Amino acid sequence: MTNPSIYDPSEKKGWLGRLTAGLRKSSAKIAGGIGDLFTKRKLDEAALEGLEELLITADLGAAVAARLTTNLAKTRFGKDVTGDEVRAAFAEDIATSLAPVALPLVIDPTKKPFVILVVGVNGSGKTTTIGKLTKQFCDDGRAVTLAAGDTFRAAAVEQLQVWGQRTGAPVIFRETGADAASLAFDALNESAARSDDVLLIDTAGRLQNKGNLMAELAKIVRVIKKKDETAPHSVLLVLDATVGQNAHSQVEAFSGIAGVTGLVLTKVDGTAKGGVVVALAERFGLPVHYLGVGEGVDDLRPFTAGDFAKGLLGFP
Ligand SMILES: Nc1nc2c(ncn2[C@@H]2O[C@H](COP(=O)(O)OP(=O)(O)OP(=O)(O)O)[C@@H](O)[C@H]2O)c(=O)[nH]1
Ligand SMILES: [Mg+2]
Repeated sequence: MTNPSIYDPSEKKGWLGRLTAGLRKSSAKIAGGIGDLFTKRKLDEAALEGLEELLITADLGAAVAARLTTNLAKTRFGKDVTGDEVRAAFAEDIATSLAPVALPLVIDPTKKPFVILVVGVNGSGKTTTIGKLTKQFCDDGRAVTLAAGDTFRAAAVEQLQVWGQRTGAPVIFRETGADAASLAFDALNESAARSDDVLLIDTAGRLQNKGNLMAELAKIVRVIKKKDETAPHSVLLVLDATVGQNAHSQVEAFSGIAGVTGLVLTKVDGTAKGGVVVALAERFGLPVHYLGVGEGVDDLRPFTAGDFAKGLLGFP
């Protein structure tokens, strides 16, 4: 059995192509902006200000923008620089800063099952991400069960069942309106009785400022712990990259309630706000496990710092 997060190097070219394509909107903004600022000019105060502003508008956040430009100025201030040099310097700096958070989701084989709770706001891509992960885990020969913890909508159960049919993973569900926490508890019991490798628990989308729904999420975690106090072993917060800066308050709220252990950024392909990954990584230091770069089953890939940084700065 291989680690699902380590991809086959022969696939790398295809994957890199997809990542680069997925980041095209973000890199067009950043790399294009740098190109407009610099054909070849001296790196003076005005140029640095222009760069800093560009990075902020590309959702890297004020702190990252300040650090990148300060670091650039350390070696290049007063010198002639080209846009390509600036991009290369930023890509290297970002790759270094992202390296500590670019961590694979490791399934602990001693946990039967390894419980992954998937949380996030409405429509962020939770169920789709579960489907993509299920496919990867099943391809790796793992026994996977899915729990349809979104008990509010019949369509949510059906969506998960489609993934179950595609992958052969059993789906545990209840009637609409059933208690999500007791569904999660029952699912864990069933999955443990089968000695599954992985139990993926889907949850209803909830806005981070809706107190009652967030309390329900806390209850799901509490109830799971009654069965296995080490569970959930992973709490994945799925963030839609297109929301940009709003992702910060989502990380804060979900971390406080459910003890988020790692992030998945989806819809990176549909936004120029991919730079928010850098801002989140530096601010929260949470592992970034995966990026979603499309709706297809293969469009979820491990997050690697160097590839992401290069893609963001528009390097092929
Ligand atoms: N382009 C793109 N679309 C994505 C990606 N991930 C998910 N989507 C799409 O986003 C939409 C919402 O995805 P879901 O998986 O249903 O989101 P959810 O978080 O489960 O939604 P709720 O259960 O309603 O909270 C769907 O149309 C997905 O196909 C991605 O990485 N890229
Ligand atoms: Mg869903």
